[in-house]
Amino acid sequence: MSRIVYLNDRLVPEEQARVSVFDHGLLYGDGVFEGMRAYSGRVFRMQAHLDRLWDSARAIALEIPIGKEALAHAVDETLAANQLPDGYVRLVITRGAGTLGLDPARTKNPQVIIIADTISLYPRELYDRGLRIVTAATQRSHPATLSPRIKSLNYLNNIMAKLEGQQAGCVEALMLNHKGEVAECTADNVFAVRRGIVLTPPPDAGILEGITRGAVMDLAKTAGIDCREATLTRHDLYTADEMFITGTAAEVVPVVEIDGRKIGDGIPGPITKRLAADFHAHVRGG
Ligand code: PXG
Repeated sequence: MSRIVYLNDRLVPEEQARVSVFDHGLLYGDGVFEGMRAYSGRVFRMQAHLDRLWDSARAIALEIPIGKEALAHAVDETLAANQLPDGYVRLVITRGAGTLGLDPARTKNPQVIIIADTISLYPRELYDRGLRIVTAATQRSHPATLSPRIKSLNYLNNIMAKLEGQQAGCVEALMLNHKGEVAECTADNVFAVRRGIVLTPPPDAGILEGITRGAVMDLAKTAGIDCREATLTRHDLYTADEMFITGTAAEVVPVVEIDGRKIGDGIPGPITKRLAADFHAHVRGG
């Protein structure tokens, strides 16, 4: 089905949504993005996504050529034009077309792209049965190289890990940081549950601070479940009672096996199920 895409200041049919081959977003991965979801016509935590987009842009010294309010309005318009009350929105800001050579100063016209579509990451049964994952040998990029806190157009670090997961017959892979600690999955944050306490790595573990992660931490608090940031090792996951991952596209997904070790009883645990249910109620209920 042909989509209507927002490109710069207007909505156009996808066939007309064209970006230059000289755009540094394409040539060098020079740009930033966000992935968000709409439920019943409303984008979940849009402000948090926009704030993170602006932080990512600031970190790479890219000025977004539209205001936050105008962009929020354009997102709503794009969803409406595609008649997608429940959908996925990809916001992309590229550095713009330039000359060959890295120099961002020789680019102009950063491109503002909004795509509204549907997304489904994993088959439905994996949400009921839980994922099997492996640890990738590819580590999450060192914060002193490209900070994982920047949602940049250069996702090769994560894609390398995703390939390793697929080579092992899994749909996801765990990434460790440069210290060998648990960081995150390729596009999802990681949680472990041990003795009733929910644990997730802190931002300085070299992760993208997920919006879904934040929502799940809030929901745990509301439910009276102890939830903390903690440095985790693979050992902590191997010996956890439950594990799950969170992300805009994935939502909340149980993990039941890692590196050939069953987690807990090898089935989605009660706290995972509770938080997944609370998350679904939360996003659909407002
Ligand atoms: N870590 C990484 C590296 C991510 O890219 C998350 C964690 C989860 O963050 P949120 O804010 O979504 O809870 C992400 C999110 C896509 C796509 O189209 C990628 C993400 C989200 C939505 C869509 O590939 N990554």
